[in-house]
Amino acid sequence: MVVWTDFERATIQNIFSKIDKDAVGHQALTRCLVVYPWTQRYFGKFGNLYNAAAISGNPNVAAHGSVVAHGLEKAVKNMDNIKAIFAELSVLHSEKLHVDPDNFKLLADCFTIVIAASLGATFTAEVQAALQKFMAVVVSALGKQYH
Ligand code: HEG
Repeated sequence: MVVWTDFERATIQNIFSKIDKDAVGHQALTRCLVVYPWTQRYFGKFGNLYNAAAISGNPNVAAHGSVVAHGLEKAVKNMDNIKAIFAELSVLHSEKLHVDPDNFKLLADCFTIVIAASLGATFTAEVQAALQKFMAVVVSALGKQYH
């Protein structure tokens, strides 16, 4: 089980209470699809992902970014139980969507970057450490049902 300090817990709760989850999810997924173009292969039914402008303007990307961000919020509300909370989602990504689990880390890094940009000077090294620990736990939980 992951041990969280009071600072880490408070920081994660605080970040997710402050950010605009729909906007952050949209921007993070956009970045992931632009920076790591192979991730586009899972979103064939989303329509036009031709370039950065098309990806960012695609309403399916916005909607799915928001779904992912709200998925992360579930982990924020259950920080002591992330593995169990994401067990079903891990099975879905593995067995149905066939998403290469390396991609979880890439999208998680995009979330970190977008949140950093949105928090500005308050995104200190300690805040970054807490957020990256949280994202690493999420990535590990999502990869747990792969075999
Ligand atoms: Mg995934 C569906 C969360 C990474 C591709 N993803 C979903 C859903 C959630 C979710 C909550 C909806 C599940 C449902 O309908 O029951 N995804 C989620 C998180 C993360 C993640 C929290 C990691 C931070 N997903 C991820 C990555 C890819 C991917 C890296 C591919 C590169 N997800 C994917 C696809 C779907 C979902 C293709 C189905 C989309 C659809 O059919 O609309």
